[in-house]
Amino acid sequence: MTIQMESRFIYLMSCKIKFLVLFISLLAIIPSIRAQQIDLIANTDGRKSISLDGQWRTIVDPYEAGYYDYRYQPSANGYFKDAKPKTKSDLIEYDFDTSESLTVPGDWNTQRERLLLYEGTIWYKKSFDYQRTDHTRIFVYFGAANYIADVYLNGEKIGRHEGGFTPFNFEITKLVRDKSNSLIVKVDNHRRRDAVPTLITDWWNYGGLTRQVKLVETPATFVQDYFIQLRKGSRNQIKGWVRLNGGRLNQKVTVRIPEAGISKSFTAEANGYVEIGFNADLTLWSPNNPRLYDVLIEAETDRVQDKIGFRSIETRGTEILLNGQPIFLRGVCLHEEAPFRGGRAYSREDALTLLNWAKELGANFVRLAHYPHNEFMVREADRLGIMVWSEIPVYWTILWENPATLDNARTQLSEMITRDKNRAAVIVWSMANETPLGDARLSFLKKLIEHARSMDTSRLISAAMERHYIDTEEKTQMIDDPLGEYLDVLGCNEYVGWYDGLPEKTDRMEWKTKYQKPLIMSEFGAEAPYGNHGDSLTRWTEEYQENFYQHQVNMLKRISFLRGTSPWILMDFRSPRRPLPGIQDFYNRKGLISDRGEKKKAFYVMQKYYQELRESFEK
Ligand code: GCB
Repeated sequence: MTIQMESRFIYLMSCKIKFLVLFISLLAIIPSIRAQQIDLIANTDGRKSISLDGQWRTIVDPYEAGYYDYRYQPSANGYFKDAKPKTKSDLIEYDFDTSESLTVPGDWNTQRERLLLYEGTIWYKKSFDYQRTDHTRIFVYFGAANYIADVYLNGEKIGRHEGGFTPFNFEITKLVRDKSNSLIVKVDNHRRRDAVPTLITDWWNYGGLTRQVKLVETPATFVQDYFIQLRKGSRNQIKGWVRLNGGRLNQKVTVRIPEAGISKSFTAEANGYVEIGFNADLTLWSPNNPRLYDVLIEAETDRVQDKIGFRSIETRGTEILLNGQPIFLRGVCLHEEAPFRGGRAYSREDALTLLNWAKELGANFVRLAHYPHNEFMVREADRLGIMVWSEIPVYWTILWENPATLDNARTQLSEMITRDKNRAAVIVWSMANETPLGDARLSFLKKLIEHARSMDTSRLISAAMERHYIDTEEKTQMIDDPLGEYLDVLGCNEYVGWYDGLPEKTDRMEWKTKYQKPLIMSEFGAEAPYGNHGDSLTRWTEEYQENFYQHQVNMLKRISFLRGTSPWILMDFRSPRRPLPGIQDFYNRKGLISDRGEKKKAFYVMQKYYQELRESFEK
């Protein structure tokens, strides 16, 4: 070997070693990212909190000038520093305090006309004072931010969250000041191929701080989370756990349900976790009697109160049993879209309007499409006695082979279950909507199912799947998606009579499945703007939509294993995929009710069907 060759060899070896070291250290990082603890605080409404809702100063930043320098490197002096000129010669090119405001909660698209189609970054700033007392901890809690939120307090980064429809919180105990705290959030709603959801959806990509923001105060060691529900298959045994967070974890925890005469104590392990279990004689929650109990979770250092219902939900063959009784889910799909004013729904009033319309339809069930809705929806459903299907935005064409996409979906699933696992109303966790068959997709969804079951064994798992014809005359529909094997309840979306033929095509249709499981027809629908009239074969008319529903209902009645229906959709909603002028104008008009609250003719067809179903199931 010449000297030149030798030094070349040494150089190559040292490159290899460097690469190996890098690779090994990357491997070391990956598990810790995967194992990221979900430390959401449960039931923040049951705690002392200070709302940060209202006007926030905002800077629209399409080129992310507040984040990257001109070499496209993250800047150490980004907008999160909230800098002010100290002398008259200082150069600072932004100023939150003289910038325009946006209201939180609320999407940005419907607050300023020029933001309707905006997709990118907006910086939000809120100033607040906060007098911290000794032995308390303080967290900033976000109901949701679509889609990525980078959060800074007093110039320091406190965390990042990805996923547009689930809550997150960061502790700020050490950073908070008595006066003039500057809380800055960079919210970015760029769509990405590898994100969840991915690039295309049939709903508006509303950006911003779309749900409430608040400060949550807790004692030094506090009840961070708990799961208090009936054990699967039981109607009188409560099973669950409580988790404490803080420095004094090994302490006594008592669960009390005063109206049922229950007070049971347990001792938390050194890690703050304790399993609980006891017998309870309870009035069970049901749509006819949505009984909620006051439940107190008391540690030595903290106490939280919640309202919890108890019910059992299971399947037997093709039946769905609520508290042991066969039921039919008379449902309807909902987007989280605000009635009357448009944009994202975020308030208790929005939830009540939508859920009361569902009740008027005769529904005992809602499918909250296509992502977890705000907490008011599930809380009010709990109170009104409406069963809920809740899902994550694993929609259409997710990148099935990408591990980071799976991690992201899994985190969103965890956050959905973490927030809503104590709501009796929630009976179904759904994994995905209309996803295309394939091995990578099946393995992705099986992992999500496994994960959901590992967090909550008490609910039914479903997914909205597709169907196909097994005959050339297109008379027989088959549901045999291999995913069905792993679900408790089959979900199926079909648009026979709208995307597939005319309404009368349903008249000859038979449905089959290879699974001995209940089916929820999770979508069917047709479009008509309210007030557009014509004959029953003229597209886009209320009469066509009505005719579509009449034929659908006749077909649905013939499906022996059908145990639920959720037509698409309760109310018209905005969608960038629906441009037809004068008809759609960027709204999906499949609502049974318009976005102005007007009921279309089809509403009454479903209402009549649900009335009949109610009579036959409750006689
Ligand atoms: C579907 C999707 C839903 C759409 C709907 C439609 O199958 O699940 O998100 O909005 O069809 O109107 O085409």
